Amino acid sequence: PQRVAVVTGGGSGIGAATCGRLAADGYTLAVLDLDLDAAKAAAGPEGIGLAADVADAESMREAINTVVRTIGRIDLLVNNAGITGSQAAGRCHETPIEEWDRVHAVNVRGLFLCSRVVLPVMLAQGSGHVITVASVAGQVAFPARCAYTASKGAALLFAKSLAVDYATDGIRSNAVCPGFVQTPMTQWRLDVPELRSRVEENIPMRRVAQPTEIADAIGLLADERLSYLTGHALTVDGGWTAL
Ligand code: NAD
Ligand code: KPC
Repeated sequence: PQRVAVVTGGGSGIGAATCGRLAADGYTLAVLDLDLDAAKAAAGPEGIGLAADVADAESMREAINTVVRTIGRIDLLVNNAGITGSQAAGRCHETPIEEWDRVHAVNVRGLFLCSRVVLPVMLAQGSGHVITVASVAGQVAFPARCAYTASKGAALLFAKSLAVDYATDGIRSNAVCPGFVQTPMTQWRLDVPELRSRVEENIPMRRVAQPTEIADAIGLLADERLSYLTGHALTVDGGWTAL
């Protein structure tokens, strides 16, 4: 049967590149993003693009109902939507409470809300895979990004929690931990030469990743031949955390 992938935040950056890779691998795409036009573009003519907010329970319920009604199954959920917060969401005492709350609403609550409506579909099928886009910032702290770093630590353990809880249901759960990737999220930092240098000097490869390099790791994890791989965190960081 046709395999179906739901990609949250698929309208830009790593999510959009992941849609490209999964489409090339033969998946039908359902793309959920705040930006409807971007979601539709990433989904392509065979897929569906929907406007949805992962932090909103009703929005997630409606979106996944629409996917099941129109495409009928979900083989892969890529929990990719995420935000860093504004530059004010920096060190702890400088982080506005509302920035902390929004970063956690999208990066942590969003994983929960989306997964909790997709997992019943996978349970009914007796198969499925949830891939969560965490970050190396879930393994080591990114300076002056305390809300983001804490949220990615939570994302990593959320992925492991699903792996443990659904292991006997034919459902795998894995995480990808990208290092620094050139996307609209990070472009502002890469455009400032001193800030770009500070990033690159901590990466043994001395360069940031392109979104396709993360998408290819997600495509690799999704391969059904890796049937015994669950609860794994695949770090794709140019050597950052090996140093
Ligand atoms: P991006 O800003 O380019 O794309 C994020 C997409 O998510 C956008 O299309 C946006 O509209 C969508 N989105 C944001 N909030 C949403 C919400 N509430 N509901 C639905 N969609 C929403 O970012 P990116 O760099 O591609 O990041 C994608 C993921 O990768 C994030 O989880 C991010 O934390 C993670 N990541 C990024 C990097 C990096 O260096 N860029 C590194 C490690 C991990
Ligand atoms: C490594 C990672 O997940 C991104 S951390 C910095 C993001 S931003 O401050 O928007 O450049």
